[in-house]
Amino acid sequence: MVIDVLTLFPGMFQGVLSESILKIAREKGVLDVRLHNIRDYTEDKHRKVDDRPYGGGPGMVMSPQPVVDAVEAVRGDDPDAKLILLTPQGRVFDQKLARELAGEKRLILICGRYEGFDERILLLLKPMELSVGDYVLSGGEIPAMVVVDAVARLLPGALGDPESAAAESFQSGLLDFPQYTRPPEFRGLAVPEVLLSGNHAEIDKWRAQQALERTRQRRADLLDEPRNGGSHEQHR
Ligand code: 4FV
Repeated sequence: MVIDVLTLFPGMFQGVLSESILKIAREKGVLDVRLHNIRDYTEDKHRKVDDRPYGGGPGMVMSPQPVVDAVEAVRGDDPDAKLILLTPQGRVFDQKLARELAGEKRLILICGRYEGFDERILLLLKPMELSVGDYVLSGGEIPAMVVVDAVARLLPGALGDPESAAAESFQSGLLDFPQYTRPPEFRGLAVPEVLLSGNHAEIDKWRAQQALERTRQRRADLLDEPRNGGSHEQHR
């Protein structure tokens, strides 16, 4: 998969892209992330990329010309490129959407700054609008990193053992079951006997029961979510 990121702060991505799973996925050629500075596309003689909002009000707004020209230059005429604009006004990101995006050949992520984008950017480019949650950040860069990380780990070959991606939270639409590792006792707290039993049928049953109980207690809303091919209705 190719992911192009359009941002005013390409330097913010260095750390995230050069560690752990994203580093390995890029070295393996499973993922190719390309950073583009929107300011390189401005026609303004002072290299401005923002301006004051028409109608008054606080802050500045991303100007249309640098963003639209940057997207058109980076995308070229590639019909496979899925355009995504990070904004609090977008569809809220979740594992289901991460799975959908992992099926794309190429993503182009547009990161905003200031108060947001001139509306004509959306009218002209018609991107998918994606939000990572109902809170206001200082830029779209961290949301873009969230998307890159969540999607990359679903790419075939990205994770050491593909099992782990399949067994993760929300894959089943439920929260994860409790995890334990050595030592068998820590500060007087013991690992549940069933996990030391080697009886995998019992272990799977215990884990399913734990995941369901935890979901009921903490995220009953997830039980209403229509699951791929069925709801958790019988679990309510
Ligand atoms: C955001 C979010 C977010 C809003 C104005 C950047 C900021 C500034 N993006 N999910 N939540 N963006 O807060 O995606 O442009």
